[in-house]
Amino acid sequence: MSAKYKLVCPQVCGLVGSCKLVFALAGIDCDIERIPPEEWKKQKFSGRFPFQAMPILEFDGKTLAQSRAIARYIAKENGLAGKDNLEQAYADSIVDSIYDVVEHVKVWAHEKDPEKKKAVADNIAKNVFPPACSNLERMLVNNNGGDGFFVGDGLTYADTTFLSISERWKKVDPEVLKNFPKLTALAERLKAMPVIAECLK
Ligand SMILES: N[C@@H](CCC(=O)N[C@@H](CS)C(=O)NCC(=O)O)C(=O)O
Repeated sequence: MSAKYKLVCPQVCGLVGSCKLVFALAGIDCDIERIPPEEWKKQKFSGRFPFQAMPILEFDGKTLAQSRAIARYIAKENGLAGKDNLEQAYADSIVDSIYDVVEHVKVWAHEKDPEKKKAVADNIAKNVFPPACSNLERMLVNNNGGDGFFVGDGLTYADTTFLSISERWKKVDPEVLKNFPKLTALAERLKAMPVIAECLK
């Protein structure tokens, strides 16, 4: 019997999207349990969450935490993590570089004061996104001219992580990808895939 998977995440979660996309591309059904804030207060220290954070993946009586580990595990199981160890390492390096930016975006997401929030957004838009996107654009171009994927000649979880998380970056700066034509085109190519379009709805 195949595993029954469940992703457990907050009602609003910028990190679960990359896991969902890998499941969708692998053609594997995955239930989603969204935990409202009041329920989270009760469950955070209940022992259900290995690192007191979401998302987690529950399957076959097991729990896997950390969004990158979840996406990478499902990707590896389904040929979406790179064709050999080196491709996998390249995919991991792309994903890790994207998560470096996530740390900055988290500060923005947690800021409640509107003025401070705008200042954080302005700083990210000016000083964080441009070098990060410039590096990603160069990595993409260095791989077969940039009209394919980040790694090798096939789609990996690096591409889907980029798509999922860069969509969230647009909340900080709607023009984040404006000066990066290859990244923009990659995002459009991915969004044009029916399975991805359906998952992003
Ligand atoms: N490194 C973790 C970070 C997880 C994380 O920050 N989760 C947030 C939601 S996106 C969370 O659980 N926040 C609630 C809390 O910390 O109490 C991952 O990638 O899964």
